[in-house]
Amino acid sequence: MKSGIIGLPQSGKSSLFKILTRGHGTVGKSPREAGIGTAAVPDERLDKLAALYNPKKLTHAVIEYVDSGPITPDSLKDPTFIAALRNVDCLIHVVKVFDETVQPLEQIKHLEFELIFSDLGQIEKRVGKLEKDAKKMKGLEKEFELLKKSKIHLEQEKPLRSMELNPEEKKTLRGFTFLSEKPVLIVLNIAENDLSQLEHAVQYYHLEKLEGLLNQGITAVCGKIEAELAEMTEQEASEFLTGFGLKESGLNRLIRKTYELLGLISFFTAGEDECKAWTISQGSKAVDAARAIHSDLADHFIRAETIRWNELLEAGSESAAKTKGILRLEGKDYIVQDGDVLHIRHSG
Ligand SMILES: Nc1nc2c(ncn2[C@@H]2O[C@H](COP(=O)(O)OP(=O)(O)OP(=O)(O)O)[C@@H](O)[C@H]2O)c(=O)[nH]1
Ligand SMILES: [Mg+2]
Repeated sequence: MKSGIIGLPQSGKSSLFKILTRGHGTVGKSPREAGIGTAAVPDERLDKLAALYNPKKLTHAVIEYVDSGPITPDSLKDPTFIAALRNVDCLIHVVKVFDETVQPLEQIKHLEFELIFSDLGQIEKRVGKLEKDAKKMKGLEKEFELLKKSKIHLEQEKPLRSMELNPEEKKTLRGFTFLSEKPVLIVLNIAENDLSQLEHAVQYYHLEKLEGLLNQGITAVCGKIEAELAEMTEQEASEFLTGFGLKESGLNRLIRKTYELLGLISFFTAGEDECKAWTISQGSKAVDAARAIHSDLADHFIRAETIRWNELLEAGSESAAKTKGILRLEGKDYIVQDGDVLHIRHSG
C-alpha cells in the first residue's frame, strides 16, 4: 500500500513523514521532489504470536509513504510533482492546526479546491481530445460518458472521491489517476497544548460535517509529541500515553484509520521460520489470501487451516488448538476475518 502525504505549505508534512518512516526515508532534494520511505505497520497481535513461536523472522506489513512538496496552484501544474502522487492508493492530508490563525475547515477546503481544479484541467483536456477525434472515440463511449459525468461533478466543486459509482465505473475512473478521486485521510496536526483534545479533535474544531463522507476519514496527531514518542522505549511511550489518558499513539491511530479508509484487514501466517502479517481487502476469500502469499498456493489450494489469533494464543500451540477442536478447515470461499491465522494446505 502506498500513501501520499499532501498539504498546504508548512503544514508539517515532512515532519510527519520523518516520524512515520523513522528517519529512514529519502528526502526530496528540491521542494517539488518527493521523498519516499516505508513504515512497518505496528501490530500487537503479530508481536504476541511472535512471542509464542519465537520465529527466525518477524515480518510486519509495510506501508510506503510519499512526502510531496506543498500543494499550490504552481506545484499542481508541474507534471513531475503530480506524477509522484498519481500512483498512490490514498492521500494523507496534513492540516496545520498548531500555531495557525486560519481555521482548519478553510484550509481543508482550500486544498480540496486545488485538487478539484487540477483534475478539472486534466479532464477538460481528455474530453476535448475525444470530442475532436471521432476515430479516437470508437470503443471509448463508456469512458467518455464517465468523464463527462465526472466533469460535471467537479464543476460543482465536489471531489471525485464523493461520486457514487458502480464497481466497473470506479475501476475505470481509478485508471485515470485523478487526485481528487483518491480516498483521503485528513490528519489534523494539533498543538502540544491541545494534546488532551487528540481523541476529540473533530468535535473540538467543529469538523463533524467532514465525518462519514464517502472515501474520506479524519483523525488527529500532534507532530511534536509523536517526534518525542518516537525517541522513547516502548515502555516509556506507553507510560507517557497513559499519563495523558491516551490509548494509543497518534501514528498508530493514523495507520489504523488508513486501513479502515481503504477497507483493508490483516491476516497472519505463523510458524517457527517466520511470523508475518499480510494485508488484504475486507471481504477477500481464503483463496485470495492464499494468492497474496503465492499464486501457487491459490492454484493448488485444498483447505485453509484457520484460527483467530487470540484463540491460538490461548490454546498455546497449533496442535493444542487441533486437539481442542478450534482449528477450522475452511474452503476457498471462506471470507477471511481481520486477525485470522491461516495455514494454507495445498497439493503439489
Ligand atoms: N509546533 C509545531 N511545529 C511543527 C509541527 N510540525 C511541524 N512543525 C514546524 O513547522 C515547520 C514546517 O514543518 P515541515 O514538516 O517541514 O512542513 P512541510 O509541510 O513539510 O513544509 P513544506 O514541505 O515546505 O510545505 C517546521 O519549522 C516544523 O518544525 C508540530 O506538530 N508542532
Ligand atoms: Mg516538506
